Amino acid sequence: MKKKLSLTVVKTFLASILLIAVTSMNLYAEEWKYAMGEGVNDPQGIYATAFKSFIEENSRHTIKIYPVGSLGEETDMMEQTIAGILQFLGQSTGYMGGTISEMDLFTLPYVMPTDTKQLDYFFKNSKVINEMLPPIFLKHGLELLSIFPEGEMAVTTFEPFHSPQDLKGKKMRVMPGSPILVETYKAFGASPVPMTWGDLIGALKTNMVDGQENPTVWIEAYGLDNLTKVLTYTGHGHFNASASANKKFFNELGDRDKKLIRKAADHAHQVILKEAERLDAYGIGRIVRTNPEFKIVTLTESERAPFRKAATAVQESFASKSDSNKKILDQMMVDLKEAEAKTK
Ligand code: 6CS
Repeated sequence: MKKKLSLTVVKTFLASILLIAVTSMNLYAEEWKYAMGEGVNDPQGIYATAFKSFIEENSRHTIKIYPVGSLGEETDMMEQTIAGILQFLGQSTGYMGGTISEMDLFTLPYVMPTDTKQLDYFFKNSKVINEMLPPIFLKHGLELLSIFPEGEMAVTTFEPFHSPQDLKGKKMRVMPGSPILVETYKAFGASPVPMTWGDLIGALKTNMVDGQENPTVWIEAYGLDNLTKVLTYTGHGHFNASASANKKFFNELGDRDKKLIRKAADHAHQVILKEAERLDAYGIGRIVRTNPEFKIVTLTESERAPFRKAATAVQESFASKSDSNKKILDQMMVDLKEAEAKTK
């Protein structure tokens, strides 16, 4: 009996030594699942591919990327990541405000600048992203890795509009996870229709909706300029996306892998910040070259004034939802002022 016991002890001891050796020498390899709300050639895909390359070049781990649609709709992916079915999530901020209320900060009208230098400075240095949002994500079971811009929001419709009056009664599709987007288009005079991306193309083809908003990189990539007639720049917003990890998965990693993931996120963040501006310009440029019939309108400052005025009620509504929302909006304003001052 004694002999048997010592043999078990020796075996257990050797197994634990081997485990420590393997994990510390980073020999163990895992496949991590990364789902996102876009395709591999879209901004979220560029980020995910840069993240994947960094991980696979600097460890034996592999990343399996699931583009939008491969695991269901973008709305399902956050749940799957929080549940630990997925390890990483690339998600448009317009799908997050219903779950993480503070994330509707990024869909607020007339808050984010359209100036790309200010945006670049903000996304690299803001206290909102680097200090305030990480603990909020942790409360929802997510480890925040990055938030990055994809381009200025442009509104495409079948008829031109120059005022909230022109939008009266127009059914405008908005991303389905954002109470603020619903409030925004109500304030703009329209009738908002929350709808997933998967349903939008059919809705435009059957006139179930009268218009939608997206950055031009997306409008061009998915031919939305062939499904509507006019693109209008209102200056009211920016399309942003986030990258996060399942909190439990991340916490249970060794320090080496935690550092690896943070470095991979920083690398991907730099890549997409550089690419986003180019992609946005490419999108509108290609639309103009390939679709000369498509009308491009930029609202004047006086035409924007009633939309800006209507937006203040939406900003106040966001801040009134919780102390945390108010604090983060106040800090956002400070961060954006700093971004403006530092990029003059
Ligand atoms: O409009 C949407 O729902 C989609 N737009 C973009 C730019 N990314 C993914 C999102 O599902």
